[in-house]
Amino acid sequence: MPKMLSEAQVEQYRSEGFVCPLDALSVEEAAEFLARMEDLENREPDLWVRSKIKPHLLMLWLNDLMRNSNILDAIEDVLGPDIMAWATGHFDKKPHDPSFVTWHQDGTYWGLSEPSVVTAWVALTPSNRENGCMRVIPGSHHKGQLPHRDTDNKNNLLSRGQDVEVDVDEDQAVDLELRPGQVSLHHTMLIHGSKPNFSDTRRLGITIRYVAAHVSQTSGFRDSATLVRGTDKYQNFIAEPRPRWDFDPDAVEFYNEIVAESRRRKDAIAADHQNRQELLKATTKL
Ligand SMILES: O=C(O)CCC(=O)C(=O)O
Repeated sequence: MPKMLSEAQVEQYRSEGFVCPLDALSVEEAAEFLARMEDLENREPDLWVRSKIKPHLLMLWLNDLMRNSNILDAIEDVLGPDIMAWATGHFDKKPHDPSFVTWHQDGTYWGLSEPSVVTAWVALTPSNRENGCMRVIPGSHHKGQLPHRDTDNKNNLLSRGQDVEVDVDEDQAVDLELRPGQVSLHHTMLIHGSKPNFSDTRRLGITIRYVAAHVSQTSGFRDSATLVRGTDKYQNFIAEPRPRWDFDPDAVEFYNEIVAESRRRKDAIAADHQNRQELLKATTKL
């Protein structure tokens, strides 16, 4: 029996690559996480510049959020009992923000051994069609890894502006609308993106990337993760310290090493990916 999802939602995740919406946090709990985040933003103006890749190593509120038992119950329903939190991030669009996200598959530059990788997208504000909610192409995860190209637009929220290099039929896109505290899950190979914020309200989503404990990093670079449920009998990742407080110096030291390694890894994987583009383009069509 699934713990959080219905049998139909487990089946939807398998067949369509996403589930939405899930009532993981109450509106009040979401507001509390948002307040903790905003308090830190007010004290640290460069907060998100300083903590781009694994901010849960630096911010206590985010480390707490990724251990939320309802979210983990939903993740367990699709990944099984042994779960590592591998990465976190924030996708923020202020009112009338032109920021957008190109159509992409998450796993493209991650170097992970297999697609037992799920993102929980946690809404800390309303996320809807008007303010640029996430959009997905149902079933596109069955296509496997598709070719991507890097693009250069300062309003693209993705670090490389990666854009899937196949025609995406926008008529198939599903809007993942959420109220604060609700969560969507999406598969690492699902094509997704989002439009700008055309509204007067902020749209803020926190991404938590979970992997099954048997997944490993294949790029040859060192990688880390936090065991958040079950046991880690594989030890494929360096165990991450839990910060005792925001910007705990021990966690910062660990963070700096892992982030440097992660940048080298992404660059190496991107270079390798470019080399394989023509071959992939010739053999795939959406
Ligand atoms: O929040 C968005 O608009 C996009 C999120 C995204 O691309 C992701 O979770 O990988």
